[in-house]
Amino acid sequence: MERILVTGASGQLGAVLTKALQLKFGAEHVIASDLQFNKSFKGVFETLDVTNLEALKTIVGTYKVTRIYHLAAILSAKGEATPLKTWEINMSTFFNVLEVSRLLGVERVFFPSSIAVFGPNVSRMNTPQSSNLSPLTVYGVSKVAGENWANYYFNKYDLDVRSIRYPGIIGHQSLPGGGTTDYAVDIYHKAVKGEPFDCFLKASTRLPMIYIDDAVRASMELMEAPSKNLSVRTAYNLAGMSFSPEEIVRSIKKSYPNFEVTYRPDFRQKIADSWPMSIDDSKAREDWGWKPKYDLDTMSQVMIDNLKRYYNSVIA
Ligand code: VAH
Repeated sequence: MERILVTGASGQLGAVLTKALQLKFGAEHVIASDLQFNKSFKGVFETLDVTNLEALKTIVGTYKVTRIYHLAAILSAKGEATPLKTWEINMSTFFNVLEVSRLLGVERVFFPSSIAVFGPNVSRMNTPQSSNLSPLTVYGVSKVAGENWANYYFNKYDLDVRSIRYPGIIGHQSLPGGGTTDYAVDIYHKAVKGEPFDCFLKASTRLPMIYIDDAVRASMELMEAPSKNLSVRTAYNLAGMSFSPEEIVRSIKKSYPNFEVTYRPDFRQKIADSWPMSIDDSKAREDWGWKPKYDLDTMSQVMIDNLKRYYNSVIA
């Protein structure tokens, strides 16, 4: 039976992925971990700073972990405030996961990469799987390095590391967490609360995005795929949908016709302008049958329904 460790389990993706893993494998087979204990969490939880090699080794050994989803990292926008600290944290944690997995016989490791690995020197439309990677953020640099270390450990030690270049992930379960794409999370909260929204990107800034349930399903489908089918050991391009702030506003206005939005681009505009506008994910479709289920309007409906339920319960 699998025993699965999730690092960064209290984060935007970690919290939803942990629940999906508990449903599939049984709560007793999933060990959630993060820097702080999450009081609302139900299941097995360990406080863990993944920069601490011994602490990670103890948890992996004690629970006889067979798979690790390593989600702990500092995201693009937040990371630019302290570049060297972001590099240190994003890399040291991944090195610890790779080394402990190699030494203790962890069977499969999931590493989240990002479309942030791309820079302004590649075609921004339908950006190919094999592109020159020259990111403008330290987060992107750490993901390019991580992809290559994943590929190195696969080829040198036969460690089965798998990775996806996530687009911007949109979910209703958490507040924005320092990502350049997180305007698309915050905007739904403001609309449902009846507040105006001040967007830090230009109205026309198109970016690849994905609804969190699709992102979680993609991660789990990749981790279940037969190793022999996987031709990419750096990270797979993955697409859900692409939209701009003005397009998401149009979708939200179907439910909130009077929703007011202003556009005041800040430093995150330069980051967004360096990223693709759409992604070619044909390799993921060929190798492990990837297919998104959510488009913009379907996602808006789910986001609004869930946030209305949340804010009504908070107000009640
Ligand atoms: C970020 N949400 O904005 C993350 C993601 C593609 C963007 O990596 O940093």
